[in-house]
Parts: sequence; structure tokens; C-alpha cells
Amino acid sequence: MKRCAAVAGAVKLGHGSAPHHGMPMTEPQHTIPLAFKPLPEPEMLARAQGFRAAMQTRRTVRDFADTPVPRAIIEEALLTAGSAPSGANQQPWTFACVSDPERKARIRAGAEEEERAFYAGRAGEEWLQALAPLGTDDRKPFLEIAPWLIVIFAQRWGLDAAGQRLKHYYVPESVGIATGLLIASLHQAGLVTLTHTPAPMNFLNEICGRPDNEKALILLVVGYPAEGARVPDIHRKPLDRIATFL
Ligand code: IYR
Repeated sequence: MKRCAAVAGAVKLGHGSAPHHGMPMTEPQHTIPLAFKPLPEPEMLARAQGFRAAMQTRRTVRDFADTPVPRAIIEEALLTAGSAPSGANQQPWTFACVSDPERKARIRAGAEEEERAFYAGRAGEEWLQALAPLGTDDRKPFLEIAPWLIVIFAQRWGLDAAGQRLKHYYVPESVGIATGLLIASLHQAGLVTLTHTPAPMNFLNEICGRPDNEKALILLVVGYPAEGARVPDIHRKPLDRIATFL
């Protein structure tokens, strides 16, 4: 009912049917034909297998080289991330990309301060035991060594054209999907990543100059692996433990 009233209002005002991306829907959705090309089944399977093979070589890496990575590669990956589906198409993400050494040093200092408290007991025995096989601790040198830190912020709410608070929907889900695409793109481009989660992450708002409606969810460390980098000998669950067919 509310929507109909808004539509009638828009019609009366003589606005066309232009879409308002990122805005509440007040008019009927403008549509375009879907660009979709069906593939032969053997090719579908081959593509899915090829992508799986590529993605299965992805590993979370903690030892980075200081080799620079061109910003253009980061930008491409961000645009892929930005293609993610999101609640009401609100695209509630901001990627703060840090390459400046001074800012990286501040991020490292802030993260290590939180992590010291975490590993000294805030995490609790059970959590620390779960982390033991990963060999992580409160030292985070990669935050200064890696060429890029992408701080992924979730916009808990937005602002409309009049500066009024705009409710955002399914924010963690949307940002999580975008982050997955970002990681996949960076991997496909030949880079390695670490999904780092110093907790709490509020200190990142000030360092990255982000407003209070944004909450840092993940600090993605991006670059090349250090020479001779090693990773834990961990394995992925088989299909029958991650899926059920009904
Ligand atoms: N944020 C800490 C602890 C940590 C937590 C989980 I769950 C991990 O999978 C890995 C680490 C850190 O980054 O060391």
C-alpha cells in the first residue's frame, strides 16, 4: 500500500521511471533484458571444475613479501567485490585501501594492542586452544610488510539524499559475500590474502577516516607471499560433510 502511494505520488510529480540505485524504491523498477548465454553442459562442468581447481589452491598466508602490488590490480578486485548481491541493492560496503607506510604502522600498533589483550586471556581458554594449531600470536608484522591492507567496512545504515538515516538490510551477509568475491579475485590475480580480525576493530575508523555508521568487519592483508612461506597442514572438508542433497 505504502509503495503504491509513493508510486502514485511520483507519477503525479511527473518523474519518469529512472531507477534510483541505493535509494528506497519509490517507483516501479526499471528493467533491462538479462544478458545470459546458456552453455553446453560439458562446458559448464569443465568451467566449474576449473574454478574449483583454481580456488582450492588458495591458502590463507601470514608471511608476506614487501613487494609492491600495482593499485590497478586492487581496483579490479574491488570492482569484482562490488558486483556482489546485497540487501535491497544497497551495496553497504566501503573498502578502505591502505598502502601508506605511516598509516600501516598505526594499524599495526592498534591491532597488536588489541591482540596482546586477546592472547593474554581475553579470548578465553577454549578459543586459544582452537587457535593453537594455527600458531598465531599477538605479533602482526605483516600489517607493515604487506603492500596493501584493505579494511572492509560495513555500512550499518546509510544516508538518503536529505541526509536522513536510511535502514540497511542484511548487512553482514552482503559484506561477507562481497569479501568472498574480493578474496577470489585477488587469488585469481596471483596474490595471497590473510583475513585478519583484530577484535575489537573500532580503532580502524579513526585511522581510515571512516564515519560512525561504518563498522570494520575484516582487515584483509594483500600481497605476495614471503619467499619460502609455509602454511599450516590443514584440509578442507569433503563434500559429504559440507552438503546435503534432499
Ligand atoms: N584475531 C586473532 C585471533 C584469531 C582468531 C581466529 I577465529 C583465527 O582463525 C585466527 C586468529 C589474530 O588474528 O591473531
